[in-house]
Amino acid sequence: MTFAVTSGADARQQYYQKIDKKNLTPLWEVLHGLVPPSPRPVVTSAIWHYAEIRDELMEAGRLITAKEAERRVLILGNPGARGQSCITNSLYAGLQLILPGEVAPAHRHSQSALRLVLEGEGAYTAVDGERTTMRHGDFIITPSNTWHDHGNTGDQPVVWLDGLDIPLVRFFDAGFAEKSEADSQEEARPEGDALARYGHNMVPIDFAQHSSDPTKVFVYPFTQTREALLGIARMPADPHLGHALRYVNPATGASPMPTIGAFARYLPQGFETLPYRSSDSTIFTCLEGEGVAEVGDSTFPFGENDVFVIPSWQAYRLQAKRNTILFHFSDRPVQQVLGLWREQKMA
Ligand code: 1HN
Repeated sequence: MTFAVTSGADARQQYYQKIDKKNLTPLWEVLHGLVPPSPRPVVTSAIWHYAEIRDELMEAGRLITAKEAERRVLILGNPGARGQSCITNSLYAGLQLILPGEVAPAHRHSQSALRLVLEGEGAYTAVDGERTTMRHGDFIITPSNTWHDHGNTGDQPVVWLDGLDIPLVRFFDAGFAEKSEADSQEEARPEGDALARYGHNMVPIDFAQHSSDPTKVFVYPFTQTREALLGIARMPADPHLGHALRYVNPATGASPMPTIGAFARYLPQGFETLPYRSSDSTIFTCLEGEGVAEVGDSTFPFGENDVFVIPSWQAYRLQAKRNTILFHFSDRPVQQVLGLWREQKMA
């Protein structure tokens, strides 16, 4: 036998209202939105031109001290997700300014952070008792729950890009944070100790690391990144990526931090990538050179220190107008351990 279906929109609407009081909703009204055939990111592609925002950042320097702000940062808010303090669904980005003589006091939190130094010299970041001097293009990490503070002992404003996994940690409701009593950490080891011990293709003789631990190396100096990129550029480039390298925990080959992957690329002058897309929404920064990013209907000319974001599964092409070095970061390592990550190299 067959069962009769009472058709008619009214009957259904009445039914939906009735069951709503019991916190019930019909899957069939939302199914296709829940499981789309391919990603439908709410975040959009966007670019922040450093020359257009530098003045705003310096103005913040006249309005509030680093100590009062705790961190003097302008958040790069994705225009598709206004007010949500995120640049992609899973990641946060901001530009941080520290002026000569200032200190950004020590704290720690579950959220992992990366820094990419954009302007100025003379500032340092201290991570679990070791300082590192920040120089243009240096990639510095403060893994989950490591104590960190910043200071500027030089005579210039120093600016860097912060990237954190704040939305990801919020998604899991897994965030904890605490402040240190002292603004600046006691020095436990001299500057350069971690790089000497772990950053020269060697590790201490009795060192053993669990695969999930973050790297002991917490600074990836730009001089080394640049040398590596130019070194591989003597061989042909990948047509979709250019000359591309991934930052690793040198002891394991895994991403420096489990939640954020970081990458560097060299595109020689005139190089144009073929269209490419991947399921990790990606934040790019231009460290040297200039070029154009084409994504969907948008064309973003970019130069030094500009930051742009490409949402998940949107095809893009990059053109280098001069010899260009790009840094980028995303949640790729998370997607990879979960078996979710995809890429497509297009013709
Ligand atoms: C943080 O700890 C830093 O240590 C920067 O420099 C930005 C944004 C939200 C939460 C913590 C830093 C941050 C942050």
